[in-house]
Amino acid sequence: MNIEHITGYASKHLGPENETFAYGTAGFRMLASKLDPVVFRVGILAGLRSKALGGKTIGVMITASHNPPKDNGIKIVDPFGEMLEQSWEAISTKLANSHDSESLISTIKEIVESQKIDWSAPSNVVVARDSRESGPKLLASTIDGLKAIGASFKDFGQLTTPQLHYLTRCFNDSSFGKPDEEGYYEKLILSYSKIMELWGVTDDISITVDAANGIGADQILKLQKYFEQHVKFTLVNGSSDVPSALNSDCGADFVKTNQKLPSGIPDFEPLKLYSSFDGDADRVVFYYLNKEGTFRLLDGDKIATLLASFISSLLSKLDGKSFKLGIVQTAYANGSSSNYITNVLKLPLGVTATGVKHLHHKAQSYDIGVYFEANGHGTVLFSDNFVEALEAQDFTPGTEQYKAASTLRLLVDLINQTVGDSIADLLAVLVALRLGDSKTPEEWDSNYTDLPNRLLKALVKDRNQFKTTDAERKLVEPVGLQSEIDEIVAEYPGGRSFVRASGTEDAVRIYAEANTIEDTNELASRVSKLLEKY
Ligand code: G16
Repeated sequence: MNIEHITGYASKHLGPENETFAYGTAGFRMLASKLDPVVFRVGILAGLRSKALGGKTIGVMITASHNPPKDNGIKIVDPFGEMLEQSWEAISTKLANSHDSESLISTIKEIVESQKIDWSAPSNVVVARDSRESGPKLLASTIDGLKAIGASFKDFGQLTTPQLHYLTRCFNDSSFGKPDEEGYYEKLILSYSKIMELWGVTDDISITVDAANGIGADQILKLQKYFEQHVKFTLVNGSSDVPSALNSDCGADFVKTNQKLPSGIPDFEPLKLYSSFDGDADRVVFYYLNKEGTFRLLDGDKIATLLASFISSLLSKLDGKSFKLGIVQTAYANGSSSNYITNVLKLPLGVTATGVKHLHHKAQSYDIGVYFEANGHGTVLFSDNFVEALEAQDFTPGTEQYKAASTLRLLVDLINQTVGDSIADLLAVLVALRLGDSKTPEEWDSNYTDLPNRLLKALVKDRNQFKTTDAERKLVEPVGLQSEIDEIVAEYPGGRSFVRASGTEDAVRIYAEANTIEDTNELASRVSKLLEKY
């Protein structure tokens, strides 16, 4: 280890005395102006993680996704395109808080020792960033971290978060796809087009995409160039070059939280399907205006049930072969969706804490695991066993069984197996609508009716005092607050409410649902009021 080399770089990125950073729901996320020392240390950490895994390629994404333009963030992607292994989150936190050169070197030594890292092992890292103004400077500091420990790296410029996950996987698993941006588009287009050909669909599908003025806008335009037929995208809120417009009155988080149309879409047409991405294109929600002109949201819960129903109908055609299909949600899932999954679809349902890493892990326990957060973040995981069984199928071409098995195999390639992906999920939804039982937004929406729900945010002195249990459905601390919430909830028929600290924003989130809109609003505001004393 060349200590002088590391401290030389570290002297440009000293940490603040009185600040504590934590690897949260999706890495480190905060005001961009505070991030420089953190991203430098994450660069070092990514290099160490790669060395610890014998030189496997690790991904680093600079993004703050749905957060406002003044924020930024950074997260590490493991070799298979999954979120960083949980035990390394604590290691990252420790390194990020090693503010001076001396503590930085001693923490690096500690990591090398505890993880039995061979310092001479190779280290490979791929980096990308979203379209935020602070991105280039933070990227340069991340690269300083990589250079400090002599890691090899490749900078992919501006990408969506799921594209970086895809690339990370490709570098470690060549069967996953070509390790460049083109390979990502080709894989999507090939699988989508083959599915449509298999079913004899020749007409084009049109869809409007609100890209939250983020990087998803540029990537949709690139995708459209490859997609000469089949899908016609109309792009709105596509100004990724106007940093202040990012996620502002538009995008998946805005639409889901406010349950209303984003700005920037002229002439809404009733009964037509619209979609919104978030700032780094790893979430998507859909919506339409019904005949009465009322806004109807088709969120992550609706996406999960649509995709699960479609997959279930395909599975039912594979005579005799039985596979376990399950759905994973979080506490934010609408109670009606959970009832529908259990009582109508009759599928196993898992509930985890917020954060893709938790849902992803749980979804891996099924042959096919559909996971979606209500906010639109999710994907469908197909197990190796399931894929092998499909590939071994010997159904006669032209039969229903053959069509079902082939479609399932193509869905494995279409749906991003590493993480939630707005673009891939959008295409999967279009496939399910075109080929499944629910053909129109209205039919899709009519599968179940959401309970009225509200999502609020409260600013508190220290959100770290809010500790939860039971997949974040109950507060353990501050002591006594949960009983106060329970007492209020008991007054509302069908009522449910919980409070948890956000892992991506300096705020506490309040979720409430009940049988009527009036009750829901009252419940949400009474629970929020309880937080005023904190
Ligand atoms: C991230 C996570 C999601 C999570 C969201 C909000 O999404 O990847 O799993 O639902 O933050 O988390 P929290 O409520 O803890 O702030 P994104 O799209 O912002 O990366």
